[in-house]
Amino acid sequence: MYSQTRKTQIPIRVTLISPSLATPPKTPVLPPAQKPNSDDGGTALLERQTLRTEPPQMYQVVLLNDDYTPMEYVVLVLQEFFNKDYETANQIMMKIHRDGRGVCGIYSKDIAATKVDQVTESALRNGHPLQCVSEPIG
Ligand code: TYC
Repeated sequence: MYSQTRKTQIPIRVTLISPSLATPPKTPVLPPAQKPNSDDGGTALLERQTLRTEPPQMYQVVLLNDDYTPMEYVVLVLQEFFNKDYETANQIMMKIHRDGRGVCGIYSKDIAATKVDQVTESALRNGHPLQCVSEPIG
């Protein structure tokens, strides 16, 4: 899923591709220098290399409980900013109310930060002390 395959055509002279290069190495390496071949037309297809990249760090956006924010408002926030249906929003809100906190969604760093900003701005605008934070996971 997080891999790319790169095929490169480079005009160099080689005799043959080493069988040891037939299996892509975990760490990308350049093939060793090869001897020129008299009948390869001056070009050679280098072995495919699979480049593996780490998946991006993800962040969970968490709502915190407080004693003043109305339950109905938290349910609206979960529907509007976290795309939850009413039933799910209500369940998450009740979990936060019971446990003190609850995960609303998992996002890339930028999206998570935007969610926190949107919720915080909305809470302030509506006069509620609702707190929203993001935390790296994994
Ligand atoms: N505890 C709040 C109340 O009783 C409701 C609430 C739920 C507040 C979730 C914040 O993130 C929250 N009105």
